[in-house]
Amino acid sequence: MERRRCIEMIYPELENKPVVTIMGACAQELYDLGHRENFFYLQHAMGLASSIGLGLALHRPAEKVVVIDGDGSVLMNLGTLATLARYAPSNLVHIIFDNGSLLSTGGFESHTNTGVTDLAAMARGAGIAHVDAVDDEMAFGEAVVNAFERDAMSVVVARVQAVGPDDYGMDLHLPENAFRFARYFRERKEKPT
Ligand SMILES: Cc1ncc(C[n+]2csc(CCOP(=O)(O)OP(=O)(O)O)c2C)c(N)n1
Repeated sequence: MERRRCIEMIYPELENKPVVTIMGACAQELYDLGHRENFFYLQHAMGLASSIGLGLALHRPAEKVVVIDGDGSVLMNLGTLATLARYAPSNLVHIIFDNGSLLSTGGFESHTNTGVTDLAAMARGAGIAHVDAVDDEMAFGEAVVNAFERDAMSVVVARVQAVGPDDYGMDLHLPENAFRFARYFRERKEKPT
């Protein structure tokens, strides 16, 4: 299964949801489908997409917040799973694309490729109630649709191949993206849809 295909599959569902992604390949794949003002690509701060998503979700309970993460990023901030489990906002969906690799910086193997580290098991062990581990597109689509509909925090760990975009380049740098994303958020509060 390819992450690009998975993101493409859920892209229509992301139209009205604040989305926070990690940097690199994942951000590029979403951006390449067409940027929307509700997408925030967290550059540099590896591991913190879920922390930002948690803050947004707690702050705005009426929004379904989606975090699109990577295995390397989650491994860099493992405490996030315990924090998510503790506060568990019902409006947060955390999708972790596990490609067993630090793909965006050269494709070094991550711990999940050793057959030892199991992120879904770690999420469950942290106390997160709804965790799905999927490795085909059908199961991925089903898990994400269920997560979007569920009135409880959900984590989906999707095993994907370690392949990324052919080219990198986004005409949207962090400060501009951050200002526009904040504006989107503010305007939604003033005029909820
Ligand atoms: C604290 C920190 N260390 C290292 C980096 C460099 N870096 C950027 S993306 C990345 C790999 C991310 O891996 P993963 O989350 O698995 O996503 P993938 O690139 O595989 O899609 C690394 C090491 C960074 N941005 N911040």
